[in-house]
Amino acid sequence: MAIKDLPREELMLPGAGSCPGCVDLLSLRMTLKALGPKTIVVSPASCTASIATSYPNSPFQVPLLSMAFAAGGSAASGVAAALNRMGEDDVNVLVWAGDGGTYDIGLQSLSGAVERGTNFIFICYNNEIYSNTGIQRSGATPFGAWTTTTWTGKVEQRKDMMGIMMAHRMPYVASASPSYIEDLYRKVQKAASIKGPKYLEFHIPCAPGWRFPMERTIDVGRLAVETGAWPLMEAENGKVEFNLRSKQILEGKVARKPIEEYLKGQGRFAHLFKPERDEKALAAIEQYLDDEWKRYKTLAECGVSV
Ligand SMILES: Cc1ncc(C[n+]2csc(CCOP(=O)(O)OP(=O)(O)O)c2C)c(N)n1
Ligand code: SF4
Repeated sequence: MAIKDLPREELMLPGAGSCPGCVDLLSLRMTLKALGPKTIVVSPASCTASIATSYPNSPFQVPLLSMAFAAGGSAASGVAAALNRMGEDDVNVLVWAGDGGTYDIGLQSLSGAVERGTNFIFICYNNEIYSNTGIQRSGATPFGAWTTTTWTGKVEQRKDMMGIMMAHRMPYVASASPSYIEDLYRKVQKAASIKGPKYLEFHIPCAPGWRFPMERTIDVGRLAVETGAWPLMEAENGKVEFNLRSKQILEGKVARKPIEEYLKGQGRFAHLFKPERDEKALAAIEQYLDDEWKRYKTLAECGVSV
């Protein structure tokens, strides 16, 4: 679907209390356009939940259940069970959770809901930090990144959340980026067309948390894909495919751009370059990406999650 053909109906109104230009809300707005008004949103504690609950105002034009940080998945199971009991089978149940509410404290309730076969879409908007509470590190924060709890750079690599979800053998798992909005929109529509549990993860550059000028948000997201820091992929019933630029990289049609182009534009990585280059950390980042892309190649060639 081309941007000019998107539905005109707005289910997220302007004037929400996010930072200006936040692509969390842009992605949510597009997601709700793709799903339509028959959608119930479950929102665990996060930036989005704070925006949603600024009583007496709310930008949401669909019902929203503001939920405890850990409980996105279990709340969705409850909503889906209630809808089932009422014979309502055409309502989308959407969990919209940050990476803290997905990779970390929300992982057990997400895993349980998937294992129960809940008919829902879980979307992790991954800004790679706990932004709402002041930029703490999460299991999604990349190696080397500054946060308020990793002053000299995170020393661990991020969790392989896509791998964890594919290991659940669920019907649909996909990654997307608001810098490639048509691909994101298509994947939400696809998820809505499939019964059972679906997991999507969106890469969400966060200007205040990653320390870059807000107007560069879409460019930073695009660079993440072009350098291979964020692959675009989907797995339907275990069959893995890479999309757009990520597919071209795997097929050898284009090379990954140097990762430093991505890192240098973000203040959270500034200590890797000043006062002097941290060659050891930069080499570790390169090595991690090389290993990841070898793994992606195997996944794409096998065509199944391994
Ligand atoms: C059990 C519990 N611990 C801590 C908090 C405080 N808290 C609210 S939002 C949040 C961070 C959420 O991070 P994430 O899920 O990544 O979403 P983001 O803030 O980045 O949008 C924390 C720690 C809470 N609400 N509940
Ligand atoms: S802190 Fe980041 S994720 Fe939160 S509203 Fe601002 S830009 Fe969006």
